[in-house]
Amino acid sequence: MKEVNAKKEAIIACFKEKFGGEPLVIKSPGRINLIGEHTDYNNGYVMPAAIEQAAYVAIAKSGSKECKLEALDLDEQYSFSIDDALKPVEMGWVNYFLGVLDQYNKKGLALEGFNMVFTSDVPLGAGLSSSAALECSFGFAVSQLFGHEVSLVDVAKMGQQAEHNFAGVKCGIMDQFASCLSTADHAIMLDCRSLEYTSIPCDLKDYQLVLFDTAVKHNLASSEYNVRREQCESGVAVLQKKFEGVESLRDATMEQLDAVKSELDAVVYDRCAYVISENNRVLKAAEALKSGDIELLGKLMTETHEGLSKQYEVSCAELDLLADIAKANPDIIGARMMGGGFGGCTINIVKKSGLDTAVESVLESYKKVTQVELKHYIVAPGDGATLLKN
Ligand code: GAF
Repeated sequence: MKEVNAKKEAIIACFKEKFGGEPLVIKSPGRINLIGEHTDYNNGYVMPAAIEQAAYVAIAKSGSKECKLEALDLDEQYSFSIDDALKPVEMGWVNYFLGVLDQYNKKGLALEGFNMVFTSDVPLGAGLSSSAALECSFGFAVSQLFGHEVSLVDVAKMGQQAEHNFAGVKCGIMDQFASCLSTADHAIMLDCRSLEYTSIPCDLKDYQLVLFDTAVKHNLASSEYNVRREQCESGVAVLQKKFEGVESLRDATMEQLDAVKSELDAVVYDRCAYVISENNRVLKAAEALKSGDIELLGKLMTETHEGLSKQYEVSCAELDLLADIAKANPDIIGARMMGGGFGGCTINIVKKSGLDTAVESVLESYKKVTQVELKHYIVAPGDGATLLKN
């Protein structure tokens, strides 16, 4: 809470200095994902939770058509007129905001000029959805500033579309949904088709969530992400010819997939097999969390890593190394790469009683092989999008 207040005060001070006046302030967080990776765009299940690290937006009407965006952490600015036709620009971070405004325009919701400052403490490139945090904090802030009745689910959907159209990643809804709708100490069990969800108390008993951040981001990430999506769709097209009611991989069973194996490219088969198994794991993991069977949750997470690495092929040497190191540590009962892949973090369930030693030992083993000092974060589920000041 102290941290939130400090961020809030800093962003208000910056806003007053740059533009004057009283802004409204919103925060929307990054996320972790316990399980359910690459299932969201297959209409399946995911189990994410928000983290404490968040993006913060301070915003007020400018009184003219002029819009000014100020990146506090980068000391960069971008200006435009609210009447300008919006299209992606060179300056990376600007696109998340333009993409959201474009969604407001498409919905026919009236906008005026505004001044805005943002800051974020979501680590970049760590697979913690720093971009979803920006889109959602801004999407929510715009609805509040102009008095539009836009639900948080709609803000999440607008953020997802901004990512598709202005950042070029055909992502699912998980990151934006978690950023908008999480509650502290809970994980979200989300059905990505209906967007129905339940908040499950995330009581890990004697265990603690720890992220190890490889700090690498291989540039395959967004192109390969879109390729995975296409491979899943091509698998569905073959399944649909034989089985009624298969709209997405979420509807298919392993038996059905095996029945069309000879018609599928071997790679497409593996991709689909991973997604079908992962959806089943999420359903089991939700029951495990509800009943307090944290050991089972950990086991399922470790199986997920195996699938992501071998069948879905979105891991990388650094993440596989971390998963192997974790497997060999008796105090870590589950570990897997998290998010889109090709870099970023692993998420680990670590015994509280051996926490310090386990963390030390992972850092040391990783350094021995790579000569790289890992970053790590101790995380707990936090609240989603919040109005801090109006
Ligand atoms: C990224 C995407 F943005 C999510 O929608 C999801 O597909 C995830 O990768 C993989 O589970 O974070």
